[in-house]
Amino acid sequence: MRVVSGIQPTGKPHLGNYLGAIVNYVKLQDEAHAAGGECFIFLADLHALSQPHDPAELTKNTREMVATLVACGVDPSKTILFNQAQVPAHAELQWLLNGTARMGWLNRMTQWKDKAGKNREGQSVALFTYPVLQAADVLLYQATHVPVGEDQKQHLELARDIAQKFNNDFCSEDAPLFTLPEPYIPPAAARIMSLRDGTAKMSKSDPSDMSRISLTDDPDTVMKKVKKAKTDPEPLPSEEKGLEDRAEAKNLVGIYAALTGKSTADVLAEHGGQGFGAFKPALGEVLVETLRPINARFMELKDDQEALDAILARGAAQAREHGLPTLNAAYKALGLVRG
Ligand code: AQP
Repeated sequence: MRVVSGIQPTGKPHLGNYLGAIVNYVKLQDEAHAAGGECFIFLADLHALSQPHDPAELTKNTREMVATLVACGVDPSKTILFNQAQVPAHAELQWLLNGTARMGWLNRMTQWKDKAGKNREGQSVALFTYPVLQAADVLLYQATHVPVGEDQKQHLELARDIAQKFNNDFCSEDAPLFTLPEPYIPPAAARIMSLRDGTAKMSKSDPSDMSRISLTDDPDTVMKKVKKAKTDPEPLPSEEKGLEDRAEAKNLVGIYAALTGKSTADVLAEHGGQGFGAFKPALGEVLVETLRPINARFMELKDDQEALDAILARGAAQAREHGLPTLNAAYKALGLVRG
């Protein structure tokens, strides 16, 4: 069992990152550890170059992201936790895979279409080739399980296509180089939506801070954001089909269900008929209690730069060692003589 996933240090991680991905980092880390496998979680700082960025902010966000992940339960004694920039094999393998990936495949990526919008010509090349780096990230470690939110499913399918084509083109049938990675997507809460717009995903880069719950928000801020979340005037329905065409209500009920481990049907059985004036404070309470221990641990860790850098340095050394055999094999398969 090889678990591999990454998160961009492009801002404060939010509830979508937590429910869509981080909760499963911790779950799979423990399963892999118990089964004698490995778990690799990396900060995708190379991916962060795909958008305009401030170098000093990137360094600061990288340390804060390590502190947040550890506060959420990612355990550096069970997980190889590192940042991409310290493991050059990611960028090297991406270049090797650029020869296999097809322009048409990348052109179909919905994240590229969404983020580029009408201004494709003005985007960085990195935004376009982002999914090839992502393929390199997971193929380098022969990932079997990749915990991600639903928005990354298409990129994982692309990684499988790249791996398959490389194996077909450059390896013998009985000795394929790359393992085809499987996405591990939570059955519920795979896509948490913005608190200001139930049709847009909750995102670090949304200009409105009110659109997301950051994992480091204090209790008052969490309550304020939940109470100001956009909703409709109707009370909650008692059955799931009553949430159809009510994107904001569906999102809040989904968050409540994911945090309490209940099904949507159970949440509606309990809260159906209630207006948002009553449901929002109940949701706020659940959120505050979930975030309380994460916040406390984050505050203890965040200023210890030396300890955070040491976690990354140790993880990077382990990652370099684990990735090397696959990188060397990829060079060899392509007929490249490597020094
Ligand atoms: N709203 C979401 N719901 C569920 N899962 C989500 N993820 C992100 N947003 C949601 C999952 O979190 C992991 C890390 O994501 P990322 O930071 O690497 O990139 P992203 O998907 O681009 O996240 P953001 O917040 O939208 O960042 P920006 O704004 O910087 O682009 C991934 O597994 C992702 O699926």
